[in-house]
Amino acid sequence: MKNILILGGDGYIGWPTAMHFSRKGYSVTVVDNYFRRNIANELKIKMLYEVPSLVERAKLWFEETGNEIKVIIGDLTNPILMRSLFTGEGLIFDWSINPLTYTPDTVIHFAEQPSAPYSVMNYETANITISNNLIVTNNLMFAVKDLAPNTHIIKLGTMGEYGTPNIDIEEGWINIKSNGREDTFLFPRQAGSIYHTSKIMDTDLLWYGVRTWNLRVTDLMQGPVYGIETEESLIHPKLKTFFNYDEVFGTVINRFIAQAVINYPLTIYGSGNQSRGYISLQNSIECIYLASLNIPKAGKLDIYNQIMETLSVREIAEIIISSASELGYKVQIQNIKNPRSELEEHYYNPKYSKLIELGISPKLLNKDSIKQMIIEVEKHRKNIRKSFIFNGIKW
Ligand code: USQ
Repeated sequence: MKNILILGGDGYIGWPTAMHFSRKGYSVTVVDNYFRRNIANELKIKMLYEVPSLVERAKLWFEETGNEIKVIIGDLTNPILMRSLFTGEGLIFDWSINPLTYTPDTVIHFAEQPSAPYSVMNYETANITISNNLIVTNNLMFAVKDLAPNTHIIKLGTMGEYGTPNIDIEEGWINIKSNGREDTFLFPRQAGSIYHTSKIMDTDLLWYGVRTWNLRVTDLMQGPVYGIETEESLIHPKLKTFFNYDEVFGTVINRFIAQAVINYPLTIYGSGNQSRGYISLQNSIECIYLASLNIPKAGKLDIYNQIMETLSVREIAEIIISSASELGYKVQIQNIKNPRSELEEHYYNPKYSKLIELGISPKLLNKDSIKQMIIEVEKHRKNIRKSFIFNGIKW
């Protein structure tokens, strides 16, 4: 039985990933300090529905499936905690049945401040983003180098590291010829927020560790994720992951679904011609699982562009409006002056064939998947607060 350690296991993707590996028979340990719940509380943001604590969810998962997900609540910016995950020394579980007596085979690193709007609210939120994201990544890199050099690190990166360049976006690496010589480099990065910049810095840190100490790292450049249910969450309603529709944590498709359900005109920023690569939550956890099966050679940084399709904001709004109309909604659009500093008219052609070649079956955004989400979100309509939708966090 392989051992999987999930850093940031309470999050939107972290918890569904933990259940996915656990159902497949892996020994799973999750670590989280409730960072995201705490900043949501500070900002007085509520999710679409209450989500039980990580310990409560792990207990429920055990009752429903007989599989154990061990839980540690702790702050991974503390290097002592990070290192104890690899040695077992002084490690205290918040919930477990069997003691931890192993070195993780794979570490999946989600333990980061994930919101671009939060990262640019002011210098303090920018500092929190940079220090949390980089220190956790650095603590992980040194723990693996010193204590478990063969452990495979899978880090969630973001397509936003590349920005919107006027050339095709390669999968991580680009060959450059200059003055008659050539070499392969990380694809040029030009992020659109402090959060996205922190992800570039993470990639650079780990690339340094790979080429200096022969670590094995996979960096998953993921686009905005949408969805609520995964195969495992269908086992019990309280196993569902967070769903945010607010301006700080909600990604655009999830936000538009919640807006449609309360007849709030869809908040298209600017022209709506901004394109991004999108992926469903179900596909996201399947990609992470596939990445864990494809371990890079020592000294190799594998990069996959983790998206299943590219769409403009306007295309997303149109398909949501027509899907919602089949369920009796008359949804409008409102064009809002773009609060973000981003190109609205741009070339966008990222490559994303590697995960599909490894065997992922893409689930695209279509009327059926949208209607399923609407039906799920409708159950919680009374919890949706208009005041969370748009307050104009600007950068
Ligand atoms: N947008 C709107 N209206 C809205 C919200 C967003 O038009 O009400 C637009 C944005 O301007 C942007 C696009 O939708 O052009 C995507 O925005 P988003 O808020 O869904 O995504 P973003 O802020 O880029 O961040 C999200 C996740 C982040 C992840 C990233 C992947 O929060 O953790 O890294 O998606 S990516 O965008 O590819 O960098």
